[in-house]
Amino acid sequence: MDNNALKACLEKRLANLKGGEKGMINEASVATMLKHLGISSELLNLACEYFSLAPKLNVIWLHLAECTGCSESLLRSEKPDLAEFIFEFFSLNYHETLMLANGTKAEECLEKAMKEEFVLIVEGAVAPIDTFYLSIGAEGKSGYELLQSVADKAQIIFAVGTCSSYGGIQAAYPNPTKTCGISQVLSQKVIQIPGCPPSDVNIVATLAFYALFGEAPELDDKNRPKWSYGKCLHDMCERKAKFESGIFAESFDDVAAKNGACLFKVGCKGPYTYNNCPKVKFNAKTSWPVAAGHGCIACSEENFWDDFGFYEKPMTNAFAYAKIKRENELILENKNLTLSALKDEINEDELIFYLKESLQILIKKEETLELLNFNFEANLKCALTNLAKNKLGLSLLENYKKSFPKQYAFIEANFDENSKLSNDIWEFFGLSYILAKGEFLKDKRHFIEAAQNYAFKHASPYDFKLSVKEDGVKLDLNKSLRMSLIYLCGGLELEGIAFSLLSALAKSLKEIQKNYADKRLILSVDESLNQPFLHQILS
Ligand code: FSX
Ligand code: SF4
Ligand code: F3S
Repeated sequence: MDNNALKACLEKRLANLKGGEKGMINEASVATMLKHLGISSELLNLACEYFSLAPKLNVIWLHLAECTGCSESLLRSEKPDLAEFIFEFFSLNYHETLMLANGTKAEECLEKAMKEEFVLIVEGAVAPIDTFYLSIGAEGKSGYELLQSVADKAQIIFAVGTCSSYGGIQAAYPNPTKTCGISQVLSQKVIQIPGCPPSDVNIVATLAFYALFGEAPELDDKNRPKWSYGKCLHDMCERKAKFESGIFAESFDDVAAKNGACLFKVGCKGPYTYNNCPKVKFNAKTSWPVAAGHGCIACSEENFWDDFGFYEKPMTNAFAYAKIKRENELILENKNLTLSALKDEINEDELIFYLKESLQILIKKEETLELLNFNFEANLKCALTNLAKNKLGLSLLENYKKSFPKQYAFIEANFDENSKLSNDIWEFFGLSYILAKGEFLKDKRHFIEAAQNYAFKHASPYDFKLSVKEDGVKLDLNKSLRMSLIYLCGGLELEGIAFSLLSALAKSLKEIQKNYADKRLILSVDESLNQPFLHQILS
């Protein structure tokens, strides 16, 4: 909903309210929540009026398998503060760690609270198989049983925290209690607010949206509110310029760390994490992990405890908990023909990724062909000179030279000053191979094998610039070579670089493929590269 639609919705809901006594509402708190939600301040008066007139939303907050960090986070909410939250904006009718009642009295409270309409918030994971792993309350009900019975009557369900969204720490390998996120056992839709813990702002403002408009804010494909989880936190980080300049802390107490260096090399997982921590921070906006000097551990991402390796190390194979098993399930057809033969033979229902001496996408469309044309600077020495034309790039190159003298000497000795443009994607991959290894990529298979041997599930982001227009598609790789230098300086190895580059290519190709959903995907690669892993990553 845009601001006009939100306004219309609020006006309608206000008109439906029966006139009653006006409650006290702190305007500054409403303004803060609207700001976080990205809602125009023009709606402030309406929103305040609605909160002051509407009956408060009843909230039942359940605790399952967790550490109560989510509740701790809520306690530190500032606008609204906890007292406002529970007395003025919402009515917190059941919360085991905050309420006075215990034992049978607590159970009576829950029964009473369930007699009215209510919103359910669940903190913590559920053990649906061996349910005895969590028993709660005077009657020793299992968490699973409790969840089911309360969820059945709830008007909407929010999973607050990574435990309740995805299972969390107790679901870490080998997950002896077989715990999981609540959406895996409930048939109802669950709005997820992950984070271990999530910020108070993400909890409170999401609830406020529901209270005002009667529905959840816009969600992503994991049912997370887009306003809070829609962007990569690395892109909002105050240390990002240091990352781009290749300035990394080597240890938590070194001079670079004190001067605000990027924490990637000491394990920051910011580039893999979608959350708004740098913006909203924690403890009433006091700080957030990276500002406090420790890297992000991706605490709001699914399986963060298993998938991102050691907390204080970069994602190189030595620091993975277990090597990922890459299944080769889907094998595409390989038409190993010359480009001109393919152009003649292509069928109406085919879309061909041609990955040989040039990168092409072949689509027959009323006798015309759409080609993916691009070129990049393939003389590595010239490419590095181009990169060093701005301040960050210059610093990055200097740091690369310092960290990789052997590789740099190889580049100096083997490239001249003459620019050479290429559109061969393998040559582009070969440049990163040289940056990592200080030698030429003699066999393309070595690159694919390195990618296949990467022990982590997640690729490091590469910013390939792709534009899909009616007259064709363009892929600009020129700016992305710098990512290889950054990741190398930040402690990644060839394996991570190769996997991430192939993933970035796959992502771009898939973006193009979306426009041709009715066509069959076919590869065209040399027989030596016709390997299951390449099919797998591209398909
Ligand atoms: Fe703890 Fe909440 Fe982590 Fe889990 O936060 S902070 S273990 S997400 O459920 O209490
Ligand atoms: Fe910030 Fe971490 Fe990204 Fe470095 S890697 S810029 S510390 S989020
Ligand atoms: Fe968690 Fe990373 Fe934010 S560790 S709190 S998602 S900075």
